[in-house]
Amino acid sequence: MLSMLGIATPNRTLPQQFTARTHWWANHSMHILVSAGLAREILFDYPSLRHLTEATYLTHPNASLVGTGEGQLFYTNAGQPTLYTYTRDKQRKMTTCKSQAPLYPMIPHAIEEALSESVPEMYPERLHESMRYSLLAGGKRIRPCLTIAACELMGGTMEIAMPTACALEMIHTMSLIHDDLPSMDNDDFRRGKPTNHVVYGEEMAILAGDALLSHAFEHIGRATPAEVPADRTLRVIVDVGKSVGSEGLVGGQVVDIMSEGADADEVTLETLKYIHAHKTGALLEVAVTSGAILAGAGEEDVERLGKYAQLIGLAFQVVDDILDCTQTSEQLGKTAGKDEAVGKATYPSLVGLEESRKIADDLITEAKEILADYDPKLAAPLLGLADYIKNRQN
Ligand code: GRG
Repeated sequence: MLSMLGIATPNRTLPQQFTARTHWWANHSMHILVSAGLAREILFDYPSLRHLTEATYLTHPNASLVGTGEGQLFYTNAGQPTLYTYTRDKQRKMTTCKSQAPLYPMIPHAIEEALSESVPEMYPERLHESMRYSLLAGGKRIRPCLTIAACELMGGTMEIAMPTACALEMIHTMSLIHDDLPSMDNDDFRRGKPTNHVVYGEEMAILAGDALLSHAFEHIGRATPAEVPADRTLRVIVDVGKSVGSEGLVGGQVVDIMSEGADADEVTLETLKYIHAHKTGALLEVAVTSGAILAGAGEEDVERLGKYAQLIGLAFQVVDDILDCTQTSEQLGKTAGKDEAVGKATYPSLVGLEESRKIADDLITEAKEILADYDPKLAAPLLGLADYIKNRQN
């Protein structure tokens, strides 16, 4: 089939279908996340794809490139999920998915599978159901992707990064569950679904969050493959702990809550930066540095990648502020316009929408420049994720 497409392929048997194994792969300026090895040859030799430089490509986990003579690829074009179908005669059909279409179908299958396995259905059933309800609700999985990408950049594998990648998604999910509680943001809509406490009640939502938080650390310690030296795993556990506690996520949330009641002119850009760097940036940073540490990266690389992560972390939250006042609740999968409704200081409220966009662009450009020291093919997933953070629509 590949030769029919005019594509040179190595002499080997083609599998019937993509496997769940995820490979990161890049070709020149294209940033590609594929769920099987074969797409590599197809994309590599498909000249018509070369103009698509800024997108992050993700293949559908169930896409089949053999048997039917057709290939299908999903990718996000400026955050817009799009499906391309490549036919025998090389014609390209394009279907743009509805803008509110979740990114869920394009998430690497391996991460979803590992997340599901990490929190099994067991006694007490209601608690585990509540944990799984939010964990498997289809978030964008940016943190696990960052961990795997950084680990692979530093010579490690997806397998050694996966337990930490899942743990960070557990922590992120628990922070969303608690953030949505009536005593915090009091939200009833998250990831396009009713929030955890709306479905399971407040007590269960608090406890499901608590259980996810403690399970995250257990999971890193228990599931990280034995080939990773124990001192690396221990360092990751320490770093993740710090990023979540009073010097990280919780610290940022507390300053955020305190700022809500303050007069508008009391909340400076410095305070806002603190909130963003801790509430959002800390977890994104530890996602990247943990991946590098697990792979055995040296201090210089860990520091450099940490700087990249701080920049994309701040950009992530600036974009979040922009999206909150420019998108609908349907598009976001959570309540839109919340910041203004509660009088929260945000980048758009402090510096305006246009300046906020410029700040986000500059941060992403700077972050990508930091990766210039690395082989562009190996750094492509992190470069692609930086673009994705800037261009995302939810
Ligand atoms: C962590 C112990 C502990 C307690 C939680 C409630 C709280 C303390 C912190 C709130 C943290 C919070 C809600 C930060 C916002 C982070 C953020 C930008 C979330 C949205 O992330 P996305 O867009 O979401 O990656 P998806 O749903 O795609 O995963």
